[in-house]
Amino acid sequence: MTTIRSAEVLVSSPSRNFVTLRITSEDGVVGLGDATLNGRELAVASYLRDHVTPLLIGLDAHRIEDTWQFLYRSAYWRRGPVTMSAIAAVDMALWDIKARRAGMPLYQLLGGASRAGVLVYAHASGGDLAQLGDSVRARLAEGYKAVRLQVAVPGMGSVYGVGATVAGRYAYEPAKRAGLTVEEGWDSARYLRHLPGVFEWARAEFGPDPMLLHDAHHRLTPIQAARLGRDLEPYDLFWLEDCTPAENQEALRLVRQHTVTPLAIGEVMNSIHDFRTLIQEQLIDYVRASVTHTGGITGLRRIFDFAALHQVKSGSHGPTDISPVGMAAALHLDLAIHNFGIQEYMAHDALAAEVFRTSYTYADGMMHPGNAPGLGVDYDDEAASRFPYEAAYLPAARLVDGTVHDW
Ligand code: EZ4
Ligand code: CO
Repeated sequence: MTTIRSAEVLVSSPSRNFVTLRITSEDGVVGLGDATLNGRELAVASYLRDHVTPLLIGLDAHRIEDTWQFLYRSAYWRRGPVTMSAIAAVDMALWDIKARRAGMPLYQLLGGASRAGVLVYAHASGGDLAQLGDSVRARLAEGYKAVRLQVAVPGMGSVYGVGATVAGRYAYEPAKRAGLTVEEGWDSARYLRHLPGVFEWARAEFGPDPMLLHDAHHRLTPIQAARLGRDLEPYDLFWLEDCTPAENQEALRLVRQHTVTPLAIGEVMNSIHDFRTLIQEQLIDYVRASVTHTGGITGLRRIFDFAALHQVKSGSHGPTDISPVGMAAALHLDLAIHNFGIQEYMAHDALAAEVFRTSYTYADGMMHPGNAPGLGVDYDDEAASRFPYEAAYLPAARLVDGTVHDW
């Protein structure tokens, strides 16, 4: 038995806000966990600081499954993004400690490597096709084999996923800092008319080889999603993401009846129960969940193993609002599981690298978690102290007549 001596909640904002949990065992081994919930960061920090960390002191740091079940079942209030992000941080930190004590990179404790490296996709966006073209070319030049394309829609203002200043680089994230929610317009009819031509152009421009993805960001009704999936079929997408809100999992039956475009769903979900119908009925092809919001390595692995029974693959969420700690955890899992699909990768900027020292690597469209013991991430307190928390909100969307729409 190795008891937990301390558990500290660290909030820092090197270009965007991150919540990190640091657990230290009685013999001084340190583990890190990511608890970042974009736009609602302090809710998780409080949940951890005020309700979870007091319970951890004195527990056996090696009892990961038992601690997961204790935090999940004994809170009485199950599921939800705040709770599951907090449990995720504890889970990651305990796996980190166990692997550091074993002197092994975490993926070895998860069964070892199932592949040489982790296929990742990058983001490209543009205010028009010329800008989008520059953005895609930059990603391909960096070696990416898979790229997500987002583009402005003529007649609409700013749109999800399109960089505010597009200099080849996707500059949309982070959410606007030090301000309240920014509202954007949305018009599904214009979007549905515009998008197929964008992918027709992309295939003509870049040929059949690059894997192309698109994120509809929950904006469509099921029948609209069905039409979009069908209209995109000639352009052979790797996946169409979040084509319709999926709280109503049965809605995907309708989409599935009409299109063979592969579907990916799940970045706003936090529990295996959110995926039950989607996976059991094979209504999706990729589980889009993040390790940070689904109860950590223990929670997400359970979802991926369930998905494997139904030939559904992983497609872990990896935007910059997942911290380098969460990214590392995802990479270890990606390398170890059999039903890996693809991993999203939005490189963090240089300020984040001052706070989080990582050992994962990127080359030729692939990543590897590295072979440092544990997750392979260290946290620099001195650097973090230079980047205090700054409130930031995600945008909101309204239809042309002012009705609030899904963001
Ligand atoms: O909007 O992570 O596919 N990626 C996405 C992200 C999400 C943000 C929300 O926190 O949709 O950019
Ligand atoms: Co998305």
